Amino acid sequence: MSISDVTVPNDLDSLWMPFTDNRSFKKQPRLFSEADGMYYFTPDGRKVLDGTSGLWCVNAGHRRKPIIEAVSKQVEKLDYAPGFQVGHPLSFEFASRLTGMVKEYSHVMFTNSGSESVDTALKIALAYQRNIGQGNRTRFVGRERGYHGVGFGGISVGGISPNRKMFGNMLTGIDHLKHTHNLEHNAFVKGQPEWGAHLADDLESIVALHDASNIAAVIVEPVAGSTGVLIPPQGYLKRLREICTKHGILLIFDEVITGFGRLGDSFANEYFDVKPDIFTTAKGITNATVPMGAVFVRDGIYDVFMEVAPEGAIEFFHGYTYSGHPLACAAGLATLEVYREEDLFARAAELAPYFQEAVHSLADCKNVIDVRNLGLMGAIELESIPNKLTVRAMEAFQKAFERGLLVRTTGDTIALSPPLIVERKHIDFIAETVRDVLKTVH
Ligand code: PXG
Repeated sequence: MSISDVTVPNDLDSLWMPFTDNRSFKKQPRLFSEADGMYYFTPDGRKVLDGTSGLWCVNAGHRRKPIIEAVSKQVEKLDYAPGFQVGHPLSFEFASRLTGMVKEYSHVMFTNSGSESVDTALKIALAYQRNIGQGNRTRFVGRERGYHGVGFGGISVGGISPNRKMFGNMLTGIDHLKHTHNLEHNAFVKGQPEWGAHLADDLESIVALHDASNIAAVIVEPVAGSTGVLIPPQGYLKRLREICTKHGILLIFDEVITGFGRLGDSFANEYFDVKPDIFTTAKGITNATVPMGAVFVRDGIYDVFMEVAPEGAIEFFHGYTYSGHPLACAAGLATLEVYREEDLFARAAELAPYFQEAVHSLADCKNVIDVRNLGLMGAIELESIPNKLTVRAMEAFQKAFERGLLVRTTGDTIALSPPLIVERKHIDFIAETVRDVLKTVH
């Protein structure tokens, strides 16, 4: 059968949607057909405020002209070039721009998504340890409630049970730190809680069990996004850094969400002033216009690979067909320019206190058991209906959607992460809409 023979109707059925309750969706579809700035538009012309930057990725807002123009220009000029053994100028230019954004990280490797960035980071960690004569270091440490994408590496170090339970043994040799979410001590704290730095000491117990000489790396999200915006307690990340350094364990930050301005600085490692050895990015790197990710490595890591491999040999056997794709690089360069010209990271920092007050103003709403925030990340946690986990938040999601606001839910938490171009009036609308919705949610 040729393509022209395909005459089946477009009935929503053929697509197996990712991370979606397909049967409910197909009974009651929610579609976006256009977007502009802070808004999505449905096919029937309804305007929906994007309270989540798509999926935490459209940091500069939708359909930005300079990015569109850069991608259009690039596709007219060079649609694709291989990245293995040949290259094209934009990928080098973009890599230089990225390493120029952050001190102490000399190189980046390109990927096409957060999941690929995580797998790449884990593989760099293993290969690096081997290259420095520490080949026994093959274990990884993740954290409960961590999300590191959906590759086998990412779900292995990740700490979300439904993302793991169907998929067998995954990577072996993984331990998980305790998560840092604690309602008893930290409910309704604004910003970083004071209680909880000691939870990092969990790493010492894991080291004691396996011996540091067997552990390659620890991976955590500086702020856990997907499981409901879990803010690191004050001093927690520093302590993890110290323990890793003491034991020769690499520290990896997964900055797929926290990168590119979300906290009001370029990256979380700058915001917290805690420097991991490797950090992963994706999403906001191109404002999500073209899929892309990048893994940053600290000064010295790349050099070890160059020194160890014999002259003429490939130093790291890893890469993707689309690593450094010309359209992604064009989108990325234009995106960085938009961030710079509009000073969007500083803007996020400036708006963070206003956003904080807006989300915390919802603390007295029905069923709310916690409110959390940092930068332009916010979460409102609802008490779950007994034996009906996620039902209450999904009702809130649907009702907000009907009222013209896109939120994200995870478990029974409503997560908010508006584009960094958000204005006070949009923040007011977000808070008012969520307040309104929570009045009627069961
Ligand atoms: N690491 C982190 C920290 C992420 O947040 C990934 C890796 C994987 O990225 P890709 O590009 O492979 O999807 C992510 C992705 C949500 C949500 O609702 C979060 C993500 C993706 C989709 C939804 O919280 N994060």
